[in-house]
Amino acid sequence: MSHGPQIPLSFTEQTPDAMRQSVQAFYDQLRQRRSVRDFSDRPVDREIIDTAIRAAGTAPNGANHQPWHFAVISSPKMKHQIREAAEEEERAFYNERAPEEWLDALAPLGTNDQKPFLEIAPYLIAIFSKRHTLEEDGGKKKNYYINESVGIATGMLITALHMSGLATLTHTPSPMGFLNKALGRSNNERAFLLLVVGYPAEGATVPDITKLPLEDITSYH
Ligand code: IYR
Repeated sequence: MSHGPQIPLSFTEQTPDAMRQSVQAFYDQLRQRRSVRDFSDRPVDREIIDTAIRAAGTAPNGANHQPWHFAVISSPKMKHQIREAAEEEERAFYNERAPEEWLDALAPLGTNDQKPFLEIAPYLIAIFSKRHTLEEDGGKKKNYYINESVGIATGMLITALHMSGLATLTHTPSPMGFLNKALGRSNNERAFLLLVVGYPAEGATVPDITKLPLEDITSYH
């Protein structure tokens, strides 16, 4: 098979001790991440958001087509519009669409159709996945493993924002077609997730939930 030009891999090997320390320190940071629903309106430096998105853009992805777009929203007017549209979908979800079993599953989280954080938090990041990449010559390039790619990039974005000292909420009003309209994104793109970003409000609380232990999520072969 033919291939493009190759360059040397840049790889820094760590001693076994350093490896253990690195991964433990990373786990100790990540285990402190919580989905926050009570945000402060304190401003956040755009540079932090930009660098976190750069980090997300390094994600492994299908054929390196990078099938994602990150729409960063800080305009109060647009945040208001998005809140209104999201709450309309959420009202339909909580009052009509959601089956009882789903509502029971959400009860411990205490979520409802009120989404004030969509206006209070300084940034919303709407993550879009691209079915095709539109090329400059008007051509269409098919994308591959779109959900996997955008899911990985989103995880890396959440991780980068957490490591920068910010709180996030993965918000998934459904359907999210209103985001294409509000942000002028083509229907070649699908809204994947709406990430709410900022500092937590003072005295913010979170549900008392736990993560499964290693034994419950792992098998060794
Ligand atoms: N999108 C709704 C409902 C919701 C669904 C799941 I699954 C959650 O983990 C949390 C919420 C909302 O944002 O309220």
